[in-house]
Amino acid sequence: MYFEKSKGFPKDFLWGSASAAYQVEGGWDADGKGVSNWDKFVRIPGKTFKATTGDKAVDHYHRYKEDVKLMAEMGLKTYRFSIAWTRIYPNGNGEVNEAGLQFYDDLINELLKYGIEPMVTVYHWDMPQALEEQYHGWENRQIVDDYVNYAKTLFERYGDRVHYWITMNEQNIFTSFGWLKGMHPPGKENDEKMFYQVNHHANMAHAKTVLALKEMYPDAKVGASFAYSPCYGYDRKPENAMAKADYDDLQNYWWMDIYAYGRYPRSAWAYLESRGVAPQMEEGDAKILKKAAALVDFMGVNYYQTCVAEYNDINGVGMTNTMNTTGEKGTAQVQGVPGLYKNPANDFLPTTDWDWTIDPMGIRMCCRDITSRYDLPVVISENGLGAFDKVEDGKIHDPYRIAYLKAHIEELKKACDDGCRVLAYCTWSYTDLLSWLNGYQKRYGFVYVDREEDENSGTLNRIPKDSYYWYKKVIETNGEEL
Ligand code: BGP
Repeated sequence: MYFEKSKGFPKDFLWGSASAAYQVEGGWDADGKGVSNWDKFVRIPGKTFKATTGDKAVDHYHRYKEDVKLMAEMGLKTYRFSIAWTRIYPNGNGEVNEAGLQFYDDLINELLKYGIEPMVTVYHWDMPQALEEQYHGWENRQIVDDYVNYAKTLFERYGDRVHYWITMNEQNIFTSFGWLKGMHPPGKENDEKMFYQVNHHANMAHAKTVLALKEMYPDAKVGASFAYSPCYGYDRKPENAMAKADYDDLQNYWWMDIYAYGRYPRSAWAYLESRGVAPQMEEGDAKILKKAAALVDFMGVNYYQTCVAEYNDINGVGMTNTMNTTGEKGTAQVQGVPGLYKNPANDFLPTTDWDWTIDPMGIRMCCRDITSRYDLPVVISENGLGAFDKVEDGKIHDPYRIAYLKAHIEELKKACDDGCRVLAYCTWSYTDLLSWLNGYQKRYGFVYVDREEDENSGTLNRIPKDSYYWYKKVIETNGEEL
């Protein structure tokens, strides 16, 4: 759609930035914290780039005051961060750890001191390892109760001050990487049946958490953050248009329909059932999912890239566990599901050094699709560019990051003009941080952190990049000056 004049962003728009506990905090065994599945997984040889871990990460656990001060100077309106389950319940259930609760109390209060709205992610992938040992974590339905118990503890403690809650971060990623690709814990490959079962457990945990929150704080805003890659059909060939429909049902709507409607898409279900991999649901589940969906306030979107769907022959390419984690451009491979679709590169679009497609218009697509399919407000909970940054004379010039963010914000503004209700835009990330599989060299932050892959390298000093000052202006002008 074309509008002669832009209405711009809403007055109370939340300009933000995001992080996740494991990627920034460090202090992996500090003050009674338990061991998480990631604390374990990164120690398996070959799993992460140059064996990097979040043991120390960027030491946000000890430097949060300095980080929040920089946020305040920038004028940030919201900061999205996650809570480490293992700081609250070191064993996943049982005894609560007061020191862990206190840490997030302090962080929240520090943010509020400067008028920064905390946006809290309950779960950003770091599950207590004890639950893996007790009953195989997400594979067992028992986790639903432990998850809800953990979430309720957070609501009880912080619900008076936290108004925005995100239940799950990228359920589609942690489950597909964990049970299909073997690249996240528990490192299983091609276990499709379990993949769908685990997802059903996560859906139930999400839904029951939404219900618990709304009972305690009816006015709180809640949603899940989905890694949304809108999909283009390869061309006008009908088989390729159908490949896009298959991709959408199985890769996008499979999750978003649950969050927004509380039901699985019918054709995806039929396909899974025919192959004997549809999840087992218990009596009453459908009702709970629906009830929670009716109470969800927004769709959280982590937007990085779009993809292309092309028909994939039954003997065609499958899912591989290779990925460009080195930053050597051009090393990614085409992946697909035989008989349905494959995802070739889009030659209309540039890519990052890690072969992620750069497509600013895709962010508008996300908002448009969510608006017309679900009529829900949107929180962009992540969007950003992973790049190599260099310090020159104590400064970091990152015009590529500014160009990336500017182009995406321009498209987001158009989404607002299109009538989409966009509540917030959080860049990934605030400070540089650990990229799960790609180490510390893949940087996303507005604030540079002096550290390399080696645990003992760097001073961990913070230096605002050029993009920091640029975003400050964007916030000041409510997105008018880009
Ligand atoms: C999302 C995750 C983030 C973050 C980001 C960038 O999938 O929610 O935690 O890591 O992607 O990804 P990467 O670090 O792989 O470049």
